[in-house]
Amino acid sequence: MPEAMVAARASEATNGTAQQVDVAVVGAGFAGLYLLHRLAKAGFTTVALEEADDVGGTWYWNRYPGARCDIQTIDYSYTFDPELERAWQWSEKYATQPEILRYLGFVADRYDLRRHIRFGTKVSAATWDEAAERWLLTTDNGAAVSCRYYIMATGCLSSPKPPEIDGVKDFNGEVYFTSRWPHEGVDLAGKRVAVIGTGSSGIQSIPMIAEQAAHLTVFQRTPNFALPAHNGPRPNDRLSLLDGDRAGYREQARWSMTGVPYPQQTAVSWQLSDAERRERFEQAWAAGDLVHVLTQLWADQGVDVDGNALVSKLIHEKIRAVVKDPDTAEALTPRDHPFGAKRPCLDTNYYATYNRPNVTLVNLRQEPIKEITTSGITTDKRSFDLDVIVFATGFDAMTGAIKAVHPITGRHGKSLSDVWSHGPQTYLGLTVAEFPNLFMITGPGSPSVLSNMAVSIEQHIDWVVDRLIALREAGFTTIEATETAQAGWAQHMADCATVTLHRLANTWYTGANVPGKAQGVMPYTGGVGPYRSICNEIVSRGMLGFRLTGPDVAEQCNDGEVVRLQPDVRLVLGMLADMNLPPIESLGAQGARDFLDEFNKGRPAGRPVGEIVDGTLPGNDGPLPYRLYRPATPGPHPIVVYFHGGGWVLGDEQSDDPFCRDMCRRSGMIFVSVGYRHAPWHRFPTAAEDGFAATRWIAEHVAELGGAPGPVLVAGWSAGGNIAAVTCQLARDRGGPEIAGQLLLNPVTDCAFDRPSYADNATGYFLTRSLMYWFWDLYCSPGDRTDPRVSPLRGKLEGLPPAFVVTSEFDPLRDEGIAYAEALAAAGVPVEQLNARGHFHCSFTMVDVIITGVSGRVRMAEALRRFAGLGDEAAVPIAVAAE
Ligand code: N01
Repeated sequence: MPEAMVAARASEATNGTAQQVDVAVVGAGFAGLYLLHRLAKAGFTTVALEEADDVGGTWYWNRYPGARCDIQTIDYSYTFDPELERAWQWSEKYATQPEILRYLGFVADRYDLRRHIRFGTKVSAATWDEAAERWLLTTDNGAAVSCRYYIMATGCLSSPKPPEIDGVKDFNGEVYFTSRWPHEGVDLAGKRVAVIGTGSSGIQSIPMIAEQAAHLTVFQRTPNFALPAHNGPRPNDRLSLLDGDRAGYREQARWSMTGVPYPQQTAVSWQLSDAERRERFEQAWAAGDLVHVLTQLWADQGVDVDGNALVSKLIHEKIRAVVKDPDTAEALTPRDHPFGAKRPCLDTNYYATYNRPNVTLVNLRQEPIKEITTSGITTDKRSFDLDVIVFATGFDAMTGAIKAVHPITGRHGKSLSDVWSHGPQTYLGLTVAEFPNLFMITGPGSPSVLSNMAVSIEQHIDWVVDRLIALREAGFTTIEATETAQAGWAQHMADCATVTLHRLANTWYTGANVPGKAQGVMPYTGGVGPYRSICNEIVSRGMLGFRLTGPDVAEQCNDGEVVRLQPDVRLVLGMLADMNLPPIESLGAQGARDFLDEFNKGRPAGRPVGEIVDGTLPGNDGPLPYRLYRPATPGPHPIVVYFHGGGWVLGDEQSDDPFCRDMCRRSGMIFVSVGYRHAPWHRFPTAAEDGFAATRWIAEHVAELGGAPGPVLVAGWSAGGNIAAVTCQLARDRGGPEIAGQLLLNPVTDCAFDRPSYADNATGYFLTRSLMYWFWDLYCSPGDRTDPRVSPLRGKLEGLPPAFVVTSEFDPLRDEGIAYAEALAAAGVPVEQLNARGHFHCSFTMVDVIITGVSGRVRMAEALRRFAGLGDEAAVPIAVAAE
């Protein structure tokens, strides 16, 4: 009975002497084989325990018709040995399951790995022996294993999910699982066959089964995106890149986001015309490469619902173009999840298969399966007589195979299944606190299934085995993640997941496919290259987050969280560091202005707004330029007077262009960015007085500017936040204008430099302490600095307009912003505060690159709308082009 294949087998107690090794490995697939090779080379005694009777892992079990890899085979290969790469030539762009299995057998033989493997042996339980500092693994076949280190190389998709449909046992015909396909093959000729499930396994097998069966009925619950593989010989373009510089090609893959060497796409969807987008899409479609389509169209396709909807729409068109029956085409069109949020598939003739007369699609959303009967499948509406049912219903992914060894008992008798009852908790997806000396290869919390597995497996194994060697050399015998590090990793995982769209789909990535399973995005979504750099950083910071002990050495525990920045902030700061820019303050004031102008030219334009008008307004000593951003929605709109950042020295009315556009769109308000005069040419109090004069003029000319009648609002970032805050005080003291609210983003509020944030964030977060000193020196003499027109914290705060104050954790200005918000509140001013965790001074104005800034800007826009009496819901739902 097929269920036997998916149910855990009873384990037999093992008597006798345990086999003693340094390292026990579970699994002999891609990961297990490379582990054995590295461990043996490093001089560790080792054994691998493998349930199957041969090597291959997932490629041993998944023998269904049409099974192939869907990452190009030249990328889906080991890269650790250039000799191996020369010795093995793939025959196709996407190799078949038998060829991949032969490759893994070839690797096992070439490196003489079979001698380390006990086949037909399932690990039934694992227990940490506190006194001996060793793991004891019991098995269902032969001696138990006692080991210092225990490594799970069990794969992410190896524990099949039960069918969850009543009546399977009653069916009189044949039942197969794609994930446990008989080795001898199945003759489907002339038979009435059902396939349940349209994930990758279903989509690969359905066209092949349709060719053999008398009739095929496909039972689809959720349509999936499938792209044509265009399989054939290995493509020359990729091959010549590889052959031209093999080492460079492999290295690029290791540092890429997906483990396949494609560059980071920088153009965002709204910078491209419809024709340009279509051209990119058609090229990608013709390339027949999943990673290409997932990463190379436009930069926002995987992180922004609008950028993503454009891709979905183009794929929908393709489905309609192939599938002749419109109802069937519609049923096959995925509409419930963003493209890529659920694992898309690579197909050969999948959609065209539904044009065959012997194929029927049953849409289970319209007629759910009631039961499986002796003769077939019954839905809410009809019955299907069948000879064969094929379940392509997927896996208990990521955690299933690990928890299948049960119990895994760590310190204090705790079982891993209990510890993970609310979802997997890991450090790096590699280790678990309180489970010393246990490692998982591509475990939950690592890039794993969101990456080219071959690259991720090699990275994990190299990291683990290098650590084991280092531990041995230093005399340590245990290694264990700390709770702090593990909690920090969970936070970082959650931060990464908010950037991508994976959270918007019910998939096996989130555990949603298994009834009752705890849900959450399980793979690390931050990318292969960033993950690698984090692993390396942990080593360079003295095994941060690990406790190491040994009999003859002092315990070492360098506790902490490896990533406290938001993931995109970390990437941006890393890129800025790599650029090795000179300190801005070393360039001189004019040099710094010129530098910033050049820098801004390289940034993509912000999103379109209804209208942009450049003009001038009369200031105190002559005209001041301004730039007005008008929403595309029908007006009139309230006006926000905006002051740009730049330490009173840098920038102009256009330099915060992406931020102004974004806020204009989100708030549904006019933004007027004012070009106040700059230091050192115009020192204190020019900027403050210009800001006030501009606000008064704008308030007096609201109608002329097309604004809604009523008071204006003010907003500003950094020194601009300072000017906005000062303007509110001056307006109160000088008889107007009336200001409805103030948005202060990372504002300068005080001349004191002794708050902790100045020391904590003195260097490394772009706005440095020395840069702030320089700004202050250029703008304001020490004797003037306590004047409320530059240190508004020292002014009278009663009677000011309501405020929304944003501060960022990694910003020297953080504490003075918090102090200002607290002082406003104490003075009776309605004030809301956003202390942005993991952000730096530029997080919210780098609209195009810091995606995690979106939620903060949403809150800023809501606050502005509340101040203006517009209600706090987002103003403009960003339009998705209708089909
Ligand atoms: O499994 P899946 P898979 N009643 O979970 C449906 C990798 N892989 O084996 O979406 C009715 O994706 C389920 O419906 P829904 C690859 O990473 C790679 O196909 O839950 N239907 C879904 O349609 C892939 O993503 C290759 O509503 C039920 C399907 O069954 C992963 O493995 C090849 C059901 C399961 O799809 C898993 O793929 C194959 C029920 N009770 C796999 N339960 C390569 O090409 C489930 N379904 C390398």
